[in-house]
Amino acid sequence: MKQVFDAFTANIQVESIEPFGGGLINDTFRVRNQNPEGVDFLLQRINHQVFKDVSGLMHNMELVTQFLNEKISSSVALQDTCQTLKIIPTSSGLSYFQDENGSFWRVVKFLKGYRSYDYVESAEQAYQGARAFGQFALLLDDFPVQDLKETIPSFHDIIKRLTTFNEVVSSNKNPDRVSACREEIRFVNDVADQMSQIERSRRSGVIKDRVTHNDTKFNNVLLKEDFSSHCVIDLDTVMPGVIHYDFGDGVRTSTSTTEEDEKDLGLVDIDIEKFNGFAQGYLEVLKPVLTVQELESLALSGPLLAYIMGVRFLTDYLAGDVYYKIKHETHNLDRARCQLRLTRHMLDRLSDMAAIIKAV
Ligand code: ADP
Ligand code: GN1
Ligand code: MG
Repeated sequence: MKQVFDAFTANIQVESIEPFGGGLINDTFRVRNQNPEGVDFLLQRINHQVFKDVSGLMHNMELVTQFLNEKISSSVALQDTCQTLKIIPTSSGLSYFQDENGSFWRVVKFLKGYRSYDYVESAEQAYQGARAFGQFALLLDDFPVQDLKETIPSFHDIIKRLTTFNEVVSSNKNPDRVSACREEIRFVNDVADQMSQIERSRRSGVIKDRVTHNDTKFNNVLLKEDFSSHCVIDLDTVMPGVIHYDFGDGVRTSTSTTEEDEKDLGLVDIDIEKFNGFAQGYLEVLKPVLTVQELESLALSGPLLAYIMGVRFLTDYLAGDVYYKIKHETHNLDRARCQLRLTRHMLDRLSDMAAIIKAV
């Protein structure tokens, strides 16, 4: 790993390289500097099975960080409150490195004094993280979206995800798993039409594409302890999409009463106070640029993203755990059940969420 890190122009004496974070796709390591006052780095192996077009992915990340950096450095107010990722190039000037085993790596500067939250404890935390995601979208509002590559085609297209899901169910590759999931499969089908509404509006052009992050899991925002500054991270999936994807994944992960893989489904619910915090934070920043059509269907995006994840986790369980990292045999099933239960509870509170959005 040290050899890989040496391909980049970080120029520090390395103290240690240790695994970091709990992502389900890439492998992340923190590179500590021997000088405790010096800069640390984050070394990441990009999952090439999932991201087939690493050069396209890094192209997107370079363009977006450059664009954000120019905006931030030209405004004193932004410099004090907001950061973007700093990509460290290799000695040949590239933004990523391919090792002799074919693995792809990149390095970014580690932001000290910031932290992420795997679980949101208060409406205030939800509010602050949401402001950061809202500002990310606002700063990218005039980014030329056509310059971005679609690195994972149809990533949040639930209509396509459902087609894949139904193929996996009917192929019956793991019959024991399919029979154990009859109830979940029925729920997926019961709400499929309602959950396809946003994608239909995207396809018909009623809702337009913007630059979206597409993985606004709450732990993909770094906040300073006193919330005075923030940085949106994990830019692998930045590509064209509808704003519902980002608002929805933020809602899914910041307003749930449990972690993503809770086994005790009785504990899974939406915390409407946290939803209020998230919606306030996001919309205070972004509402001025959103269209009526975007706002009208925004409440549906929390349940939609919980549903998309539920369908994806269940698909992976039925396909034999080929996509996500798992820690035990039923991990994808636990995740799927939790996300589908969350979908159900969120749908029950749809009108409350719509009223909160309207009132911001
Ligand atoms: P993953 O794909 O594994 O989710 P991330 O890029 O989100 O990878 O990084 C994993 C974790 O590492 C994040 O949740 C965050 O806590 C931390 N992290 C990521 N980037 C930085 C950074 N530039 N500075 C400090 N911490 C970071
Ligand atoms: C994956 O890598 P990570 O953990 O940030 C996934 C997201 C899911 C998330 C669920 C490229 O994100 O879409 O929402 O797991 N990323 C990819 O925890 O599939
Ligand atoms: Mg992450």
